[in-house]
Amino acid sequence: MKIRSAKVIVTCPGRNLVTLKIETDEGVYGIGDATLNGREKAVVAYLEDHVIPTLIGKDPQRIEDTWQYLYRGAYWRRGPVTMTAIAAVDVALWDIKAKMANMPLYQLLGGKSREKVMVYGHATGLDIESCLEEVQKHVDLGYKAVRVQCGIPGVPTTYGVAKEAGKPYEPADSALPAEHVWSTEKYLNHVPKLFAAVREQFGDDLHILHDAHHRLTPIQAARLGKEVEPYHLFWLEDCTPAEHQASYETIRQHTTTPLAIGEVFSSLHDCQELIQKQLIDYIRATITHAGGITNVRRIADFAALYHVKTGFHGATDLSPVCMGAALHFDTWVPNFGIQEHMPHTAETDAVFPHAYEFKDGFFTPGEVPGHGVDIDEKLAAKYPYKPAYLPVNRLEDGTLWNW
Ligand code: CS2
Ligand code: MG
Repeated sequence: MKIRSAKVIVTCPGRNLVTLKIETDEGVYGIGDATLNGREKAVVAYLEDHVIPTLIGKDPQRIEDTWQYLYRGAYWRRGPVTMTAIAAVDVALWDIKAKMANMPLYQLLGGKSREKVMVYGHATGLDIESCLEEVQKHVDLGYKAVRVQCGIPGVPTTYGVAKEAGKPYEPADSALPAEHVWSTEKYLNHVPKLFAAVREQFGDDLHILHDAHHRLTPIQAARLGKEVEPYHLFWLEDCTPAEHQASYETIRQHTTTPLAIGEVFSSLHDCQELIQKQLIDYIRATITHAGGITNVRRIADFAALYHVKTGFHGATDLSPVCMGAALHFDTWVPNFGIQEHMPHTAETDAVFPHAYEFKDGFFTPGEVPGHGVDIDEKLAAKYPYKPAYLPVNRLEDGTLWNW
């Protein structure tokens, strides 16, 4: 069996999404997500100019060897562009292998560890009241876990808050990065009130998650974690950047609030110390940005040794192909924690027909062979690429800050 051809499909049904399609000489094809928010074209070029030519004629069944070829052979290892490109190839090959085996992908990984996958939704509001209304909507839909983000009085635009109720808060619709203004002080003085209000209205059983999006220093994160302990969050996410992984020791020694990080990680080396020293509780490195199923399986197995669970990133800037592959992985992985779920637009779901299903706060991956997601290339062609960037963030004094 050989790889006969491969191509990159860029489509923008509400936001830019990049898909790699690999076709074999036996007529079976597989697809992988290659979307990197705001850097989509970099991954397209990496795949088209530097990866696809090396794949033609290769045996698509040799998933591990291909992964090693693209990782070690690239010389320039790691990083989001490289690992997203490798991930797209890897997921497409796993899709092919599962189709050849006539099995849903989770069977190939080792079978079910659970009947269904708990997900968390996003409730956002310009103020606490409107955020509580969104929480209610998610509870009514059956979600057992909800991420809550709200506007901060005195801060003009706050990360992760939709401009319109119920709408996704991304993509940014600016052809160049918008500049946001941020005040950590105002945020730290306000956000504990949000969790108090959620607990007051919804009681203790609802899982509450929150994303600080790298905006705190370690000691500020320690303060926040300590202050919100009475509201027992499911997790506080990305509370500080982790290039210096030991930063999390400062946070860990002050608070029992569970910590999650990793959506920007592309390799085990980005989180080895965080996991080994048990400085975090959930690793969020996801299949599309951390080198695919082959690599994320290594990260998950390593994390399991240290009581760290998975909590895959699943925002709308990851395509349904990523969601499909993630749900099969989530169905198998023994140290599963939770899966993020931001519903894609109806246009996106039409471009990417899929077998996964939502019911009462949980997903099932579907039983069709492969990861269960396809791409309608004709429909995809109707949505041309549209430049869009993540914003950049400045403190009130103009200092360029973490976003
Ligand atoms: C967020 C993301 O979902 C999350 O946890 O951090 O929406 C993030 O802002 C985007 O995925 C960045 O591309
Ligand atoms: Mg996040």
